[in-house]
Amino acid sequence: MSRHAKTLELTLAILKPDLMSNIFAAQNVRQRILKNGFYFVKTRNLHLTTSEAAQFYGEHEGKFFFNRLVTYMTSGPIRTHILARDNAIKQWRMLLGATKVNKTVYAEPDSIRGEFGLSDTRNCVHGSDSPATARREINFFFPDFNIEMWMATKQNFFL
Ligand code: RTP
Ligand code: MG
Repeated sequence: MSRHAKTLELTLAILKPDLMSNIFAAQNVRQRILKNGFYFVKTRNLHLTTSEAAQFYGEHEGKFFFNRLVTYMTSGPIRTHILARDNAIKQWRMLLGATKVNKTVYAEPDSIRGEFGLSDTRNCVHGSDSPATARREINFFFPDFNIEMWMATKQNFFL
């Protein structure tokens, strides 16, 4: 049995358009993902349409930053990953850092957002914030990915 069998968890990561336009930063983030013990389960490169971005960020509709968030997320290609690790949701959120990159109290300087984020909106990466959100977000970008099947057989991948 895999050493991860008890606690392996999935999360959805997004490398946002500003990060994808910076090859150095994108490579750096990839290395951080591997160095911190995550596995790449699935990867998809795409360019979101306005309606897709608005749907993905539907919980923020009506907020003052919603339009600029949608404009930002559709401004160039993004890369989405399903990542696996023990405690993946929390560990990835810790690695990416807090939302507000301009406030040191929130954006830890050595976090991904602290290092590469450009503003509170253009904060370069995304991570699911709960198991329910991870499920919804994985289904959004990877509709053919069967989470139950993967969880049931995951140890075969990590022997
Ligand atoms: P994410 O969902 O992208 O991982 O970020 P989060 O949970 O840390 O932040 P959330 O509150 O869910 O906001 C979603 C995204 O909206 C943009 N944002 N801009 N004050 C602002 O200008 C502002 N606040 C949020 C960011 O791109 C944030 O990641
Ligand atoms: Mg969020």
